[in-house]
Amino acid sequence: MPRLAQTVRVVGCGATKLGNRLGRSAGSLMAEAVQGALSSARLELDDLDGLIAVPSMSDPHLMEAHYLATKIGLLPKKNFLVRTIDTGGAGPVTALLEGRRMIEAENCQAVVIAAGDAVSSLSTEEFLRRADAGIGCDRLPSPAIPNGYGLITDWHAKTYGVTREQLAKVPCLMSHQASKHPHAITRRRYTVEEVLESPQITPQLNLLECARRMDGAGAIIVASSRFLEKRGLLNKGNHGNGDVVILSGGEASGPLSPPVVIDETMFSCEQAAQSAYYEAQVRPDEIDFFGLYDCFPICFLRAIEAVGICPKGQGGRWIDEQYERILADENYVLPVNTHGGLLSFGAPWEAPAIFAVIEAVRQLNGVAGAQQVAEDCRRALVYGNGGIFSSSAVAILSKPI
Ligand code: MLC
Repeated sequence: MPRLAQTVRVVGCGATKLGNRLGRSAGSLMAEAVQGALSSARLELDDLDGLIAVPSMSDPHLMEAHYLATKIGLLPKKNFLVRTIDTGGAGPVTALLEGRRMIEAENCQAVVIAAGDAVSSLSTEEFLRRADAGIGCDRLPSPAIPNGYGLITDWHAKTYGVTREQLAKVPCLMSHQASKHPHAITRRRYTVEEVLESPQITPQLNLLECARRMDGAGAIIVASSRFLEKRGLLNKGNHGNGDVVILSGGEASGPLSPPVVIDETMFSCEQAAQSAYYEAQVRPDEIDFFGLYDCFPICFLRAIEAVGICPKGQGGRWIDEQYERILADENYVLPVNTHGGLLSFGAPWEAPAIFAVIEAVRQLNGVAGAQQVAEDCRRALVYGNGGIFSSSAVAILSKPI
């Protein structure tokens, strides 16, 4: 285990409200989230010596992080590291791990990570033009991303036997979670019938099974324990944001679009999760909260198996069991995505994994109220997925050791 002075902590979190067509640029949303994170960490702009940003789709810039740093007055500044990270939806988790590296290996003391977008402000046509072009695969009809996930859904159903109904239960589970979260967009619990009757988007997917396109941003600040100790901020509660350690991480990559022959080799979450478990030396049953990527039900299904919530090929059965539990008890809290994930919390393009990190911090600090997964939530795992299973980043967070 790392010594106290070497640990890297999440010390502040900020988020804008999420909404449909907020009429604001991605940059202005990210700037607001950064201010929120600074005030929750009780730090000033001048305390930061690093900034990482995830690019937006609605208002792209040559170097998103440089653009944001300039906009909020952090550039020009000496001894300041600025990085744009693009691993798609894995970006916020990759950035969290990069922030840790900047502190451990590049002498940074406090690094802010920002991700946000305004994709619900784009028309459907413009959104799909940009999203389809980003994948750039002629074999996938528009909408390319849902169709890519659809192909994998077919393959998974043939290979492991997951059923249409089991997949349709995933948005039900996520809306159950979101309906109790103060900041989630989805306020109502869906039934499996409603999901199956919502408009068909691809042969395998309906509208309520698609990541919920939204405007909004989040930011987190990571800092060295040594810096926090010097500033008298270590283990001081920090409005519920100061006491979370980044224990470990893992990353892996797959192809940008599904290969002609789909098989297990195209997936990367398993490898990313194994690396994170190995570095932390913890087992899946020692994780109390999971923040998992769920842009479409198949992504959630692959994730619960990859992180070891259930054995390979048993994800469908686990989903059935959880669905029965939420039907039987409306107060039941699943230890996964207590905010509702991409399907029900809201999904500003590459940004949503930052909300899983913020939710993990809330759980670890024991301030999740009726949604608290365990009285003493000791460890949390967060997973971000980019493209169509093209990039995986997993981090394990914990209370200080
Ligand atoms: C949409 N709606 C939902 C919902 N999804 N409501 C509840 N739960 C959901 N999951 C609502 C919207 O808020 C809206 O409500 C209405 O349904 C219509 O949705 P829309 O998005 O405005 O419809 P449309 O413009 O016709 O587009 C449909 C779509 C698009 C399926 C083509 O939503 C889409 O492409 N979604 C997927 C987005 C995506 O691919 N994200 C990236 C995932 S991959 P109202 O009240 O406003 O009418 C990833 C990895 C990465 O995450 O790297 O990025």
